[in-house]
Amino acid sequence: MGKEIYSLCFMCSIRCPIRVLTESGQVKWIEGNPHVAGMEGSLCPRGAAGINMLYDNERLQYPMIRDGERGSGKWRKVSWDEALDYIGEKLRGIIDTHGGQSVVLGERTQLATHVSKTFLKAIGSPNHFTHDALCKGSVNTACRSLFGLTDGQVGIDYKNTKHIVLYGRNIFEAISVKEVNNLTHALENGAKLTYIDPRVTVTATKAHRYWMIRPGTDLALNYALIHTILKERLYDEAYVDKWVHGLDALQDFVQAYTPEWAEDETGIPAEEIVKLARETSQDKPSVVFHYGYRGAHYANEIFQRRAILMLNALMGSIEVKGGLFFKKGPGEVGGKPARKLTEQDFPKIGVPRFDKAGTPDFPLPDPNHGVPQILPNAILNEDPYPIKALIAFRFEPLGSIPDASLTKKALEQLDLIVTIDINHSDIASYSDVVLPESCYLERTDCFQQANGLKPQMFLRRKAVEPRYDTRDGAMILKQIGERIGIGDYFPYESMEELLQWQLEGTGFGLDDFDAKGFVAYGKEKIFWDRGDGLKLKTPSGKIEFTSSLLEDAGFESFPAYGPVQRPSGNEFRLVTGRVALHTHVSTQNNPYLNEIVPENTLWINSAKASELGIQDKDLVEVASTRGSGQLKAHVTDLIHPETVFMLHGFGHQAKRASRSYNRGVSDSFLQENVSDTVGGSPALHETFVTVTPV
Ligand SMILES: Nc1nc2c(c(=O)[nH]1)N[C@H]1C(S)=C(S)[C@@H](COP(=O)(O)OP(=O)(O)OC[C@H]3O[C@@H](n4cnc5c(=O)[nH]c(N)nc54)[C@H](O)[C@@H]3O)O[C@H]1N2
Ligand SMILES: Nc1nc2c(c(=O)[nH]1)N[C@H]1C(S)=C(S)[C@@H](COP(=O)(O)OP(=O)(O)OC[C@H]3O[C@@H](n4cnc5c(=O)[nH]c(N)nc54)[C@H](O)[C@@H]3O)O[C@H]1N2
Ligand code: SF4
Ligand SMILES: [Mo]
Repeated sequence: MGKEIYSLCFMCSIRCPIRVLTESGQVKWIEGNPHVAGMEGSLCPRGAAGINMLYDNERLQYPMIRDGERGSGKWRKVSWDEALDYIGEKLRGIIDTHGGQSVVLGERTQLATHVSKTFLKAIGSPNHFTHDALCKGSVNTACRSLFGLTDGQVGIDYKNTKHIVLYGRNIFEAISVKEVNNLTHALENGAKLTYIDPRVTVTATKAHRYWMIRPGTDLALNYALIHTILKERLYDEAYVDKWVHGLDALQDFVQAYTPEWAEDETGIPAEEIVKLARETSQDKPSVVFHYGYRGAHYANEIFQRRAILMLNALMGSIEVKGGLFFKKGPGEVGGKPARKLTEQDFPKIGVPRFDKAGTPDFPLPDPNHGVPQILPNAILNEDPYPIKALIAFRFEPLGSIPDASLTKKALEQLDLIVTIDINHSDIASYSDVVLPESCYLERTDCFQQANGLKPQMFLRRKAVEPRYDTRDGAMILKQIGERIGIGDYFPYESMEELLQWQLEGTGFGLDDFDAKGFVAYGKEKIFWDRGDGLKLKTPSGKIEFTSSLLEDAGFESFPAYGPVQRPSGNEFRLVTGRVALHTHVSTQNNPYLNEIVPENTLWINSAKASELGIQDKDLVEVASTRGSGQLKAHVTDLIHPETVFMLHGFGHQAKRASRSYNRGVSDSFLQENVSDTVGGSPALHETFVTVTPV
């Protein structure tokens, strides 16, 4: 008999709602949950490849303890008890000698994050970090500086927009299924798309206007747009009068940043910039300037993100149909969210985080997420104190933190590395103990609170029994916790018990998720009243162009623009990004996805390639101050001459993942570990490389 199970995809962390069809205990089909607005039954290629991941024999199958040098690939297959006892004993010794703060747990934010946070709070460590800063740390800081709310509390109404401007937000390749569907509907309904990227992506090919901007100069473009909008009074005066704090200061500041000035810096003609300002103004307030993810990973990122958000505020497009909106939680309609284990009482922690986020040394990055790229130097310099153990839970420091050689050197200093993963990742192969998690199709997970215009709650449900000797993450952490004397913080014996505990007080039961996989707290979309009801959390209660967050910490709200360095000779700026067929560093060994995109290539501008004697498909050597590697050239007119581009996530070193082993080059091996020191993101696009024919 076939079964239908509603669940959540996890081939990437967007977590699209899915419907899984099984027969005789096997997954036969996965599709987007048709009951969820925006999903329309669709999946992206990685979501479809979930089946190939499930039935791939090259994933982790049982717990293992290292049986040779770190990274030697020699392992002992052990029972769960043996692995957990070993970790418990080591951790107890480390905590007794160096204190709880010497244990760091890093993860990609996920449904069991409240469990990991509980684990660390219980041992007295402030050192929980998520991938967040590596992804959008400065977006988060920018949102807090303007709204007093995090980026996670801001959303975009793609479906109803009339004009969307994307700065390297490559929506049609760096996918979230709902965003793709909703934006496609908007385009069908006549919305305009402006796309800005040093590279012609798939999204560029769908745009009404495409600008091949000089990399790193979007901030100059934005200052010129703001200059024009203020000079020609193209903004929404009523909205700005009511909600903006610091318009005059901005007006004085942008005086010098004319479109003609920006043309020299960006390569975009001045009259084109003026045209965009006028066009978007005609469609206000249903206009979106997308605050983006990774297109702005430069040292000045915080100011670029702030400038984008200010453009939205000037258009009056914040908290409006077809613009940006603030996400509403269950509290807006008198409902209660699922409980989290972090609501318990914990011992007080008296030490700062390893990355010093939230202290006067690094005041602005969000301490709820931390700053992962600081980890290697914190370990190597024992600053602010010794770190001795790392638990990597669905996180790959060797692929996701720039300068992998530095990261590896730091990891060598640790007394214990534990990885909880599903794949033979590079960090798993470099660990002391590897604990295999059941994959998303084999496990029930904690609830997902989905805040938005309509608050909802989703459930990931096990579709089939685990194929191997694997466990659920929330159970694994509890079982380690029991061995180090913090078991009381995990008041459940099974995932079902944890779910029941989470649902207490919400008014919902587990059965309520059977019919559609989610529950809704209300039927209507909730917009706050733009007249006087925006619940901003800034000290002024307004959108702070002049930012108290920045200025109280000693930073300027509007620092002068610093020109972007140009490469010379055979030097290029290295830019990286996504493709529709892969997720970060996770899927390169997936049999299906690997067959279609097995390795990365180096996009290089045709004229530059010809100067250097490089032809399409030639092997080239790419070298930075940090490392070098060889890969095939993809010679094309579709990239700015100052830039070379490669896909993120390749160059894996774990031999047990045989399909991805040594295929392509890892961007993290070439990138320098530098940051936007105000906002917190790594400046992943600030590395220059030389390219030479081999
Ligand atoms: N050099 C460089 N660094 C980057 C980026 C870049 O482009 N270049 N991008 C940045 C961005 S935007 C992000 S979001 C981060 C992402 O950084 P990460 O979160 O580290 O990357 P992922 O590939 O999503 O997954 C990390 C690990 O999770 C494992 N995994 C997958 N599914 C499961 C599961 O169900 N359970 C468990 N336990 N493990 C699982 C994968 O096998 C992989 O080893 O990287 C950032 N860092
Ligand atoms: N298929 C797939 N989809 C994904 C993911 C995935 O791994 N795979 N990951 C998800 C996650 S966690 C994230 S963060 C998002 C990332 O979503 P995006 O940020 O949209 O995707 P990336 O490919 O990382 O984008 C980088 C783009 O910025 C461009 N760029 C570089 N420098 C500049 C510049 O100076 N100016 C401008 N305007 N553009 C520039 C690059 O050429 C590249 O096209 O994707 C999400 N969706
Ligand atoms: S975007 Fe694709 S891989 Fe990511 S959750 Fe959705 S379907 Fe899965
Ligand atoms: Mo990301």
